[in-house]
Amino acid sequence: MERHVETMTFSVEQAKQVMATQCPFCSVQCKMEVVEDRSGRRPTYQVTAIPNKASEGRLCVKGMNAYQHAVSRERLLHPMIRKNGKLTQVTWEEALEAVSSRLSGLQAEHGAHAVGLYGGGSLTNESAYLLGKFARVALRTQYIDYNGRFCMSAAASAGVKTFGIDRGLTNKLSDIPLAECIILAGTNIAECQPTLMPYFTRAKENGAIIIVIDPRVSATASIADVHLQVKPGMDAALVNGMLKVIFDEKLIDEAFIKSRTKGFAEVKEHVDSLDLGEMADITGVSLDLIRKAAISFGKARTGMVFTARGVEQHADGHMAVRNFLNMVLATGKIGKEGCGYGAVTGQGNGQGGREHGQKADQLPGYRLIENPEDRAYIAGVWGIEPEELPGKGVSAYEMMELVHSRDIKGLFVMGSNPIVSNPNAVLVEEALERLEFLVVADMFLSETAKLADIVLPVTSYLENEGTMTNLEGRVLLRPAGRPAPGEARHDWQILCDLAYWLGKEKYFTFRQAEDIFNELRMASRGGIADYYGITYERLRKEEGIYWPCPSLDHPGTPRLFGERFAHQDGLAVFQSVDSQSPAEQPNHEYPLYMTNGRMLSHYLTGVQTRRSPVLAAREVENILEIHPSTARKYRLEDGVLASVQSVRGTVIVRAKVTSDIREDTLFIPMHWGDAQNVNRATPALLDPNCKMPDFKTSAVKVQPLAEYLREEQEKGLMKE
Ligand SMILES: Nc1nc2c(c(=O)[nH]1)N[C@H]1C(S)=C(S)[C@@H](COP(=O)(O)OP(=O)(O)OC[C@H]3O[C@@H](n4cnc5c(=O)[nH]c(N)nc54)[C@H](O)[C@@H]3O)O[C@H]1N2
Ligand SMILES: Nc1nc2c(c(=O)[nH]1)N[C@H]1C(S)=C(S)[C@@H](COP(=O)(O)OP(=O)(O)OC[C@H]3O[C@@H](n4cnc5c(=O)[nH]c(N)nc54)[C@H](O)[C@@H]3O)O[C@H]1N2
Ligand code: SF4
Ligand SMILES: [Mo]
Repeated sequence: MERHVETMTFSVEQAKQVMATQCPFCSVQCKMEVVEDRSGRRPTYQVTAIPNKASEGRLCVKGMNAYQHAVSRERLLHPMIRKNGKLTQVTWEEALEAVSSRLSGLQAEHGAHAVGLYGGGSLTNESAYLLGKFARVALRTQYIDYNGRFCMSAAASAGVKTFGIDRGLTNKLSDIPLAECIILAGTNIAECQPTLMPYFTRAKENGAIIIVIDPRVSATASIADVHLQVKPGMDAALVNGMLKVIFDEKLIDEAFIKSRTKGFAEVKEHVDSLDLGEMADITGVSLDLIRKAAISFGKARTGMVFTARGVEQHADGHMAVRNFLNMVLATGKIGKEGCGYGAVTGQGNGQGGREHGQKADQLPGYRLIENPEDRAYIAGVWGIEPEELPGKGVSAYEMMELVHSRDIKGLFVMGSNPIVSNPNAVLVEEALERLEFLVVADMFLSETAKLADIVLPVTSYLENEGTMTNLEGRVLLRPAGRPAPGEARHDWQILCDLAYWLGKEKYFTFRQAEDIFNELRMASRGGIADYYGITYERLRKEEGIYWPCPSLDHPGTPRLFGERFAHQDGLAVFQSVDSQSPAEQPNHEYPLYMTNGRMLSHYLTGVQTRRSPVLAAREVENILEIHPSTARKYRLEDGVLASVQSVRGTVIVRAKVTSDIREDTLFIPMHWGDAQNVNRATPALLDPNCKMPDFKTSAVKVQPLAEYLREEQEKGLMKE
């Protein structure tokens, strides 16, 4: 039995397909037009940037080439089931029947929570919302989480605690050029949100002082007036040092602190007790530079702070962000023109993906699954009893631990490649191999999909209509431009199909993305992330609307906190922050820090960008950034293969010797799997406040690969 779903009907024989779309990669969501011309022997593609408020008509190299993976021959076109060890093409009917019967079988035998769902921040709002509903209503499992746990959880939880709300940027992008001082902490905008760089260079042209905090001279650091080359994991201490200078120099905004915040006295007392020299010592940043940065920020009339994963992906990421927010509050730099804070969101729908219920503890509209009123409201929208809603599950990596311990026996992955992107990847691979049943919905046979029992082909951004919420909290409608290739289906469509097979179709009667959005509007109504006033019709006319937007005549909310913060009493909350890092520290055997991150031309685990010929050719394999004197010390020359080992595992990468990195630190990008996967070495240490893993600090040793292999061989011989 097939359900009726509205699909694109235009003719594929048409010679020219003009697709108005937006880039599937990062959180800027640059708009573009892709023209597919099928008149020649082979189709050709032309990409043009379309001006919109965020990108102002710019595209980076990833956006220019994003059509390449979408039209790749490696796209999955049919459902597949593993038969005799091999993934074999089957009909949708066979695949859906098998998924539903295996999941219900595991639940019948071991209870509802024997199966888990794992989502992603690339999904549209509609699919992300439906995945959350599918977990709670169709499967009734408490186990659902998503890759945004690794991305936004530290900043999001800090925003909620300090401001009472988490929205990536508290201001419009157009406020950036009005700031007199800008702190870019652990954010490499030049490579990760390249089309936003002109906002910062414009600020610089207007005379702004730019402070970059990064262990590397990153591409972004090239515009810095002050570069604090901090030791990995020491941002919290660095900000304590800066706060001390700001207090000593009396650069605080007393009126703002008094009328708009609480908890200042405690922070003041804590910071007063600290020794500035010690802060310089433990952070590896000179006293002079700490002073210079603090005074520049404190004295500026307007200013903004941006943090991203360099600050956040730590066992104290939540607290490190809170310390940056302490500095924003102490100097009164928020809620007005040219001021504000930005947690630079990562994935295309990293913002929307965290608002509508993919997270273990959340329901749509940023409601909480443990709050009785929130449960009652959402149960009402979904037409079930509140008691039928499961409770709170666990975070993404903790779910992998439950898979490893065989408590979770079946897993459904939609929009993530967890085997590469989880920390402690060796254990995660072992865990996924232990699963009784793994289903992966993807466009490609990712490293995770290769292990699956069933693989379901999904549509790409060019084919899938839906809304995405960009880093500013602006909701954008992305139309579909071409029909689905082969038998690929939309994520939301697969969830509706499965609900049908599970006998839950009455809760999933959607025929098009807009129907789901209309339910999402109701579900988010009155919540923190209120989308009620946003409709497809408005989005078509208005080019994007900032949430909260509580009614149809509401214009949306570009700047937050002008009058009050989102806590009940309207006040923002200070929090004193410890300077000690809980991270793994270098020791005799593993003497170096290893941190990691991104390169311009690849995206996340590289499943998409490694399938784009132009992007793949720019960086063909993983590298290791290492300082010349460190390279000498460990007998490494530029261009040789190296092994980087932690107690957990080994990564094999090609050395790139550069003086743009601290001597005690190595840097490895995250875009490759298998032996080149940096997460083989990263620790499973989680931030207690938000369960963000400490991706960015591992203690490692490095040596030439040849030497490592010889040693391994000798060890093997000894064992024999
Ligand atoms: N090209 C490209 N762009 C992307 C992505 C991509 O994969 N490729 N991914 C998108 C996603 S999902 C995300 S989350 C964002 C991520 O965007 P970013 O967070 O900007 O990217 P990263 O490279 O992970 O980290 C940023 C910087 O933090 C520094 N860093 C490392 N450790 C520390 C530390 O302890 N303290 C400080 N202060 N800095 C440190 C690194 O050297 C790096 O330059 O990018 C988005 N955009
Ligand atoms: N060491 C280290 N590890 C990290 C990080 C780091 O900085 N350092 N960063 C972390 C961060 S911030 C993030 S966001 C994660 C991301 O890590 P992942 O969640 O693994 O992200 P991707 O590599 O984008 O994988 C997404 C998968 O979904 C598929 N996909 C893309 N679009 C869609 C869609 O619309 N529907 C479906 N069904 N599938 C789709 C892609 O083909 C790909 O296989 O990695 C985290 N891991
Ligand atoms: S990767 Fe980001 S900055 Fe580059 S084109 Fe895509 S959305 Fe824009
Ligand atoms: Mo991310």
